[in-house]
Parts: sequence; C-alpha cells; structure tokens
Amino acid sequence: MGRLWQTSSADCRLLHRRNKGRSLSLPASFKTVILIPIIMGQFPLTLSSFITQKPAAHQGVTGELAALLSQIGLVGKLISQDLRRAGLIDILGTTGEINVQGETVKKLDEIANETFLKVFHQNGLACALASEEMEKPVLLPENWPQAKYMLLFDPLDGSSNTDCNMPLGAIFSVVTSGHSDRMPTTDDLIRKGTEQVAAGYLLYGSSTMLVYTVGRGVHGFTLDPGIGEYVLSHEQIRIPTRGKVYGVNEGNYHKWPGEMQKYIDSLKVKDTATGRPYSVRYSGCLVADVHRILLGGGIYLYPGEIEKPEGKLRLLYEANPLAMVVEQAGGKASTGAMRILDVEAKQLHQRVPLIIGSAEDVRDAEEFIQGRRV
Ligand code: FDP
Repeated sequence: MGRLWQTSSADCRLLHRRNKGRSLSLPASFKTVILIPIIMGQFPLTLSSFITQKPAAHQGVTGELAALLSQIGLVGKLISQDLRRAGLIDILGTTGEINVQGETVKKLDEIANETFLKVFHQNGLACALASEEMEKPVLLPENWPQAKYMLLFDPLDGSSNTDCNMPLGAIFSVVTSGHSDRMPTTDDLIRKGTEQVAAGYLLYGSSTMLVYTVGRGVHGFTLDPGIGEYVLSHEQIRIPTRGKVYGVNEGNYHKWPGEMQKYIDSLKVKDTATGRPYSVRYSGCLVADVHRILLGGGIYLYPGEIEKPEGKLRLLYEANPLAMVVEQAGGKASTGAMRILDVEAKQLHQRVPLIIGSAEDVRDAEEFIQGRRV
C-alpha cells in the first residue's frame, strides 16, 4: 500500500486504462477508499506526501520538523483509538489526583499525557517536553544535540467532556532549543509566541483531525480510519473576517468586568450590518470551539475575571499555539489589551485571557474591553 500512495496521477490513469472493462479482484473497501478517488482523479494527499509535494507551503521545514508533525499524528491515532472505546474499557472518570493547575485529573488526561511522552521518548525528535499535566518539563539529554525541537502540549483539552462522549482535543506548540552549545533548561521552554516554529491541534470529534501551521498558512487533515492515514481535507484555511457565532462560558457573566459584559450584551442586539444577534456555540472544549470559528468565523472568549484577571487558559500550550494557527489563517488573537503572540512569557504554566477569532470580531471586542466603545 505504501507504494500505491507514491503512485503519480499519470500512473493512476494508466492503471485505470489497463483495467478498463476488467473487474479487479480487490476487497470492496479497497476499491472505495483507494481506487475510486484515484480513478476520479482525486488522489488523496497524505500528511507526509503533502509536506514533500508542497514545498512552497513548507519552506524552512526540516525533515525533523516534518517527522515531528507526523508523530503528533501518531499520538492522535493512538488517543482516538482509546477514545472510541473509552466507555467500554474502564478509562472514564478520575484518577483521584489533582494536577499542577489544581484541577481533578481524569484517567484519560493521564493516558493522553503518557501517550505523548512515550511517543516522543521513543522517536528521539524532541529534547524537551512540557505539558499541562506535569509541573516540570521532561528534559531528554539523550536526544540532544541531534534533536533541536522542544514540544509543549495540552494532551487532552476539554476534559470535562470525557465522560459524556463530547468533543476533545490536544494542542501543541513547537519551539527550537535556542542553544547549540548546551542542553536546554526549563527556562528555555518559556518563550514568546512569536518564537514558535510550528503549532496546531488534534480534534477528536465525529472524525479525528490534525490542523497545523509552520508559519505558511494553515492546513487540516482528516484521519481516514479505512487506511489509517491523515488525508488533506482543508488546504490553506482562511477564517472569515467576521462571523455570526460567539463562544464563551456565559455562566461567568457576573464575574467579568463591566466592559466585557457590555461587549457580550452588544452581540445580542439586532444589527443588520454586522449580522447580529450572533448565535452562541460553546462545547467546553477549546479546540472544538476554536475549530468551528476557524472554519466559519466568529469569536471565542475566555476572558479575565474581576477576581482572576489572568483568566483560565494557559499561555504556552493553549493560547500561543491557537493564536499562531488563527493568525496564520487571517484572524486575530488578543488578551483584550494586546496581541497574544507578543505576551512576555514568565512561567511555564502562566495563564492569560484569550479572545480569538475573526479579525473584525476580535477588534470589536478589544474596543469594548479597552473602553473605546460603550
Ligand atoms: P478543561 O479544563 O475542561 O480541559 O483547557 C481548559 C478548558 O478545558 C478548555 O478546553 C475549555 O474551553 C475550558 O477549559 C472550559 O472551561 P469552563 O468549564 O470554565 O467553561
């Protein structure tokens, strides 16, 4: 099968001509998944073939970075397999532990974290790993200096959705170690969003998707379970400049500053020019909510609160990678006061307010939050 994926479209046409009129003794699934797209001229582009066949979209991407992205894909395959059977194999519920964020650890949080660690221990592609689930990063001196990349991730985003079969995700950010003369330390992982070399997410929804950017646009791949490969389904995603949807946990309304309340109130007022009132869509999974907005436009907010101005979401492995993806698709990501990617990172598990989505919607929100609009 590996060879067949490398077949050029000319080869495919030849294959089709040769077999015209003859019935192929191949399983039905093989014909549907592989031959029909070939014959119809829609040869599916897998993740690895996309990276090699679209050099313009991947300029500066080294072989190791391409391999790293495909290993994130492997993590996605392994975790989605667990998620599909989660209700049957006693991996739902909590472990009884509390993580570094003060949150209850779900069994699936632990499994997802372990999966990232095992895959990246084994492949030797990263010299440091940091995760939402671990107070301190895992440094891998055995991989250094060959591996220059460091990976930061939220292994299972939207954990409150685990027990009710709702969407989940994982978010990742890739930075280079920055020093060729010494092994990186924890401090080397604490970097500004603008220093990311790649970022993206896995979405476990009705299908599993890998969406990433290496700083030259955003591409989305859907896992085809029939062939176990990620196939290009969304090339060069562009976010609409304005949407009709907002996503926010409105149960927190009375905890927000007045300016934030006014912005959310404004979204409910009829206005034909901007398409208001907007609809609310909030799943409790940041990846799923941002993915919807990336494709259809609109705004996602997890704002700061009067008692907790830093908000809930983490800068290094949630806000920064999603900000890079959304900006690369033509959108904006802001704290309300400044661009997310310019926020000075001071701590590994630093929190930050996040307002992300269509450029015009984020601009409106900033104007309200900064008191320039009432
Ligand atoms: P969770 O803690 O459940 O893993 O990562 C934080 C996050 O999920 C986001 O995925 C989600 O959007 C948000 O928290 C949900 O928080 P609220 O329950 O406070 O709305």
